[in-house]
Amino acid sequence: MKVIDLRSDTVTLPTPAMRQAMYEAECGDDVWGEDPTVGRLERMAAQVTGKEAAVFVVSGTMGNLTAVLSWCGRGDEAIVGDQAHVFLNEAGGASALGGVAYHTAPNDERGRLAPRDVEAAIRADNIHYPRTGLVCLENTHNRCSGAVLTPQDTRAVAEVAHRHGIPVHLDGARLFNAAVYLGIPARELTKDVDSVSFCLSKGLCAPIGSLLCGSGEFIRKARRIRKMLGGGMRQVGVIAAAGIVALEAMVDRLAEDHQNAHRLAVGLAGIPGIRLDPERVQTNIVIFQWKLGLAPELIAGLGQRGVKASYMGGDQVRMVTHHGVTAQDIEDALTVAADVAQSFRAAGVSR
Ligand code: TLP
Repeated sequence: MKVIDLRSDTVTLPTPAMRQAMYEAECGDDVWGEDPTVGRLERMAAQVTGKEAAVFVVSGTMGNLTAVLSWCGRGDEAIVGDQAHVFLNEAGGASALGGVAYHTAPNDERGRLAPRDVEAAIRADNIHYPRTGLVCLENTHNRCSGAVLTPQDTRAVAEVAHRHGIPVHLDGARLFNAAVYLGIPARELTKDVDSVSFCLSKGLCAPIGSLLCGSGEFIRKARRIRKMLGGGMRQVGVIAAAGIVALEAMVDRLAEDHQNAHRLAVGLAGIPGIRLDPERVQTNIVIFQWKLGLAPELIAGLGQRGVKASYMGGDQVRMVTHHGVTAQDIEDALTVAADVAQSFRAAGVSR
């Protein structure tokens, strides 16, 4: 049985060009700053985000954690969206490891934070209050169906934060999906933030790795935190080499994933029992509601027919398009989804 894996773009495999580059990579001890391939990747990342410097980290989670711990001290608060990955899906790392509290503000359905809510969440200077150390944004927004923040959305929040002397970190795990959707360079989306992390191992297909970018001073601090977290890596040019191919060759093709996601969304929206507004799907993430209840059972039913999806809690199901999924796979997945949904309706399976 053919498997169409729509659980996440994290399931992408390294391309033949990446494996070749990994084989040939020039290496050194990166903790000593001696791996030329890592150096090259970090310079590329800084350039593409318009920042002075960058540091290579193991994962998106480590990139965000390193950023929060570099900006905040123990007892500080970081303002985050209530649907943010850093808040919901990173095991509370900033609190557990850095004594940093998360102060949530509501994300709207497009993953935005309202500037007035951010302003209201910023603590006044008072000995009774924690200090607000950071504001975090996310672009594209995972829980909000891969919604894109525009440069204006980002600037509106950054203006408020900066007026209060507070830095802004962007979780740009899928930054290039946002840039490709808007048809603008990634640095347009990062120019108003003080630090940004982006992932190489999602839609860009590298096997491992993320970059954290910011000012030279910030990145010097971040290197110390990365070391403290156990993220100092040695001959890691073998991995960085795949990241270089990811940035050079895999960005523009993200448009294909977006087209496939749109087609998937339109098809799913036509299946009775599924609720979804295809116009909300801007990039490669499709989240729908299964109105008959028992979404985990629906996911299991799809899985038995070779279509893998992920569960987002409640009645929500997520499907993510990526390099390993073709336009024909989308048509096949839709046929399976229509059949499985029909069999659930026929059996009267509901909550
Ligand atoms: N997201 C993963 C899961 O953790 C949910 C996925 O399948 O989408 N920021 C954002 C916005 C993310 O979506 C993710 C991963 C991360 C950070 C963390 O990246 P990794 O998995 O590299 O630690």
